[in-house]
Amino acid sequence: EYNIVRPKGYTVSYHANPEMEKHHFGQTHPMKPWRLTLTKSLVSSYGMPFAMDNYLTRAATYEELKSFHASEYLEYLGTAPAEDMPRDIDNPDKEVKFNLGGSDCPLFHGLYDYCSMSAGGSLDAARKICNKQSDIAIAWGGGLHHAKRSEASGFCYINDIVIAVLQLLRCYPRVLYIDIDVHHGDGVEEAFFSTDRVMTVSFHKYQPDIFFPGTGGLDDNGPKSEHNPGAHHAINVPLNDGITDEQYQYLFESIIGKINEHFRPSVIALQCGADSLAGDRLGRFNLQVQGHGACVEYCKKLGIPMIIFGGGGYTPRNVARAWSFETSIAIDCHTKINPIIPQHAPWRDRFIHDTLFPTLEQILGEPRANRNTAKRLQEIIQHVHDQLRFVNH
Ligand code: ZLM
Ligand code: CA
Ligand code: ZN
Repeated sequence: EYNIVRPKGYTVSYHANPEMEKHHFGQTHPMKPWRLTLTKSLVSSYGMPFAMDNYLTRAATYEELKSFHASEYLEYLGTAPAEDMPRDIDNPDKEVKFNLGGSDCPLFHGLYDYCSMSAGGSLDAARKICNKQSDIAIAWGGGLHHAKRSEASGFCYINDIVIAVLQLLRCYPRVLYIDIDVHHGDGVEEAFFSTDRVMTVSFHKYQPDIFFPGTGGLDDNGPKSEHNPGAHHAINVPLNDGITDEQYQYLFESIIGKINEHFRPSVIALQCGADSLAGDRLGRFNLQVQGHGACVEYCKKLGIPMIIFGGGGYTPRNVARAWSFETSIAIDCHTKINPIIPQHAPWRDRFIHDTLFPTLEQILGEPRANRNTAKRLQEIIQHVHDQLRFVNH
């Protein structure tokens, strides 16, 4: 019906496990693993699986998780009993270990399985890239960029991205990590602070004290000690509320284009958090599915192997739209995709509007005020160019 065929000359793999999607963080918690089910069903109703290699994700092993995480932390993550009420509401005085059990990172039933499946998908994707069995590997269940070596943070328990990048570093000299989630990719940045083999770039809303996690200012480019090869290899693009597709695309292409010239990555790891879309429950930007997807298309056109991760995204219908459109970009059928959501798509009524590309007015009613000036965007680009003078590979 939609004439979806395998792309010529390259292979795309899709890594998912419906078991992961059945977990619940709690009744009103913003993170809803069910958005992955909605995404998969939309991808399938367009016929996209015919154009990809589809893999059922396994759970990462304890040893694999240990490539980044501390065993004391993993041990506790695997044995802490589930709690039905977030601890800080239920019992504010009870001790919180490793930041587990607060309202951001609740201890829910099956937590360890959920985390190890998320990491398993991202690690499978990295292995497919390493083996040259995929040119683009998609793991929408990953992208949990805030998790630290021995601490949960911001809905993230296991940093599947760090684990996948460590795998890529076994086969490739340089990894470029790009993060378009509305939040700062602090966990990934910190993990690679002291190496010049990984450059991290995060675009995010930045307003310390008000917006999580409060790090990622323009001048934060990695510890500038004299003997740190990782200095200048963390790039941050702090933004204000309401940024539009046009501005974001301009920034993204100027910055990633320059980084590609200077750093010359051998592989790209792209975190596609969909909370940077307009109408997100937690986000503050005015991005549309088209602008978000344009970042994926630009990276794809660089012709470098790439892993695509999910991440944030708290309005499930918009997450499913963006990640489906981005899957279509990966397999190169985005220009011929029917913008009307297929009649047979499950949960079709959940999308409210029957198009993949709702207008800002449809999404928001009144668009959010744009607090990003042209002058500020130029300052950001100039600062990034100045940083890159220190980077030459
Ligand atoms: N309170 N329930 C993005 C991670 C963002 C820290 C302020 C918790 C929430 C949020 C949780 C049901 C990624 C903070 C917030 C209220 C301390 C954050 C549970 C609503 C709810 O209704 C909620 C009882 C909850 C959490 C809102 N938390 C909004 N923003 C951030 C973390 C993760 O997208 O980047 C990648 C997946 N946390 O602002 C507080 C400081 C906890
Ligand atoms: Ca980001
Ligand atoms: Zn986020």
